[in-house]
Amino acid sequence: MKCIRCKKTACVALPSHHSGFCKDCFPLFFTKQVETAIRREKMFTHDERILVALSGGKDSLALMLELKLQGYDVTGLHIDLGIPNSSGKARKKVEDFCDLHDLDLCVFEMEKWGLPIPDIKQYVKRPVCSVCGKMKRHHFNRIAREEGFDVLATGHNLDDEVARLFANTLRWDTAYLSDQGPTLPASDGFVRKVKPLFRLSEFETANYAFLKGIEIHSDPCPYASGASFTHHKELWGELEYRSPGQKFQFYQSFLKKGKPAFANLEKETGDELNPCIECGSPTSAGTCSVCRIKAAVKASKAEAEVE
Ligand code: Q46
Ligand code: ZN
Repeated sequence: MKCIRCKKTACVALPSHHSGFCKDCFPLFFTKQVETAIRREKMFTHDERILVALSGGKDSLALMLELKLQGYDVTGLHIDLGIPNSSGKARKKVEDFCDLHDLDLCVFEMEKWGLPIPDIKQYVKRPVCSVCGKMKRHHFNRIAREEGFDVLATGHNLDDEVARLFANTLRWDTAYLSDQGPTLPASDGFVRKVKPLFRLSEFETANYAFLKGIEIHSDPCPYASGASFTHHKELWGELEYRSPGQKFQFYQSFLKKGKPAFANLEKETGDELNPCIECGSPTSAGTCSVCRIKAAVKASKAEAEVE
């Protein structure tokens, strides 16, 4: 196969775009997709301060590098989860990456804050990943808000978005369906959230990271159950293989036709939000669920120490 742009030998085949690219032209395709996403979904401008959530994986680091190359004002935010034999390695990759590319980075340590993820695993009777995800989203938003960033960007790609949309659709979860999308405007104590890689598949992002020589953290988290969306991604892989372009079509059609309908529905039923009395984050209760979890774990730990 020849590169659709320069006619050299292609190294990345993209059936969904009926094309392929060589190693020099593929990053240009990637850049164009990110530019289109930012422009069409009105994500941010060159005058705004962007906080980029960096896990150390390929998607977040690829996003950070690409936004820097496009001249945006970016700062990375890494949450050190405090998981033994895992979090330290992820943090080192992020720190080395930011040093190499001369990027600003904030690191937030769950351990210092008083609630490392191992404590959640030990003391909270809920799947650790759902609580860990909640904690991360909470701190991303809180730090972006407190530090005066205009927008929070995450590295979610098309596969992530389609798997999530599919799971929400299977449950007809109207609250999540009304909220899902590449740009979530700021509201009630929540900063604007954007996903500039939503037009690019996991395969495409992995190729970009590889061709740009990005050193990524690829070890799986020791607490990962493997259940989260993996099966849905496999199903969609099969659909995409048989009919290239299906994923993007499904997601785009949702944005055009589905999301507006669910958004209207939620407006009528949404709860009123006020600042949490402990941390100021938006909540429909007096104290937000994260502060409540933190207090409950503290109490359980104190009880365990007495016994
Ligand atoms: S870090 Fe946290 Fe993930 Fe580990 S405990 Fe689960 S959610 S798997 S992305
Ligand atoms: Zn709170």
